[in-house]
Amino acid sequence: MQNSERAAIVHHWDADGIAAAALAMRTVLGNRVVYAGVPHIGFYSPEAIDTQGILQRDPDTILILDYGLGRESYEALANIVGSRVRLVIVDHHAVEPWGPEGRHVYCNPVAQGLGVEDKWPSTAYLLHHVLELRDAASNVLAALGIVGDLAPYVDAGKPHRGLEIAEDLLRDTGLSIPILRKAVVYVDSCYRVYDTGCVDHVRAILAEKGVEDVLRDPVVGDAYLRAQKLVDEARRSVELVYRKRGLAVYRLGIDAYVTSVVGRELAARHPGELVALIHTIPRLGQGFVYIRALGRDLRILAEELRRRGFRVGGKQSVAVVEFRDPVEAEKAVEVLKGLAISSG
Ligand SMILES: [Mn+2]
Repeated sequence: MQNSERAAIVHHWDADGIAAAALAMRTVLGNRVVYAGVPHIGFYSPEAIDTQGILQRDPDTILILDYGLGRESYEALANIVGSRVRLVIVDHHAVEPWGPEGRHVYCNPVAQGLGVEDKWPSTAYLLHHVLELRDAASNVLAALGIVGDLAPYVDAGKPHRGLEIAEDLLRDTGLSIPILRKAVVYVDSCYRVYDTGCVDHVRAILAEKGVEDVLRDPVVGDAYLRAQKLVDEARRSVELVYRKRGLAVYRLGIDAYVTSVVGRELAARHPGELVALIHTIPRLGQGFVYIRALGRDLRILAEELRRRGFRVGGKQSVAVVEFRDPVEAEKAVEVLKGLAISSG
């Protein structure tokens, strides 16, 4: 990355992805960034990335941060961008690792079996570690990514190794985990209302100013209010449709990307149970089955769903099945019912 003259950055739309992008801009890449943006919000595939728009800027490197794609996707992407462009992937999602040929770089210690997510609680922190950054602004961005990805632990007051790392990073910065937690709600409001302009704006604030500037920015404040309204509406309209043998299934239809907020709250309401939230998003023409069980490792379950042909993303603690056709969602839930029974 240090050798790049013209770098493009593609990053996940959540707080960790934005923090990681801001960190790269603030440190190694600086004014050599020719493109920074997010994939089509809500979609996880090479097609969701604006490769034509990126290639028009003639980058020598495309840095992809926290996006959670697997091997096949990166192979396809390497073919699309051609041999003149170097792909640099930095991620901590539990996906099938890519072993790239040529000059591409793949850094995902979780996928590559070099430590569980406890050790790599955020992509921003991973990047901070790899680049051996030590300055206060970088420490804060690394911590912001951790607090973003570990928000359920912060909210539940549950200890996590990652939060200890965040505490260490915040020492002498004048900031605290509660302040970062608040900033995460503001930052994540942008994607909840599908506002990529807001994502770009927040990234620039974090790259050029700081976390506290996010909290007093009017554009972000407006996205925050719009997102809060939609989350409240989602909380009111979500419906329990099935509850048996350790599995609770909910249904939601709302045009906002509030799947994870609602899914996390439902998981907290059902400790010890597997919770599935079927969220249909009409304006995207797709939906997600968000699967979570507090403190349980869902990687085997995700693997089982993948084996049966479902498109599954997620992390150690959460699995997300994408669907276009509601019938697919029903099928995924049927698989969960079977698995819930077989695991007792
Ligand atoms: Mn992340």
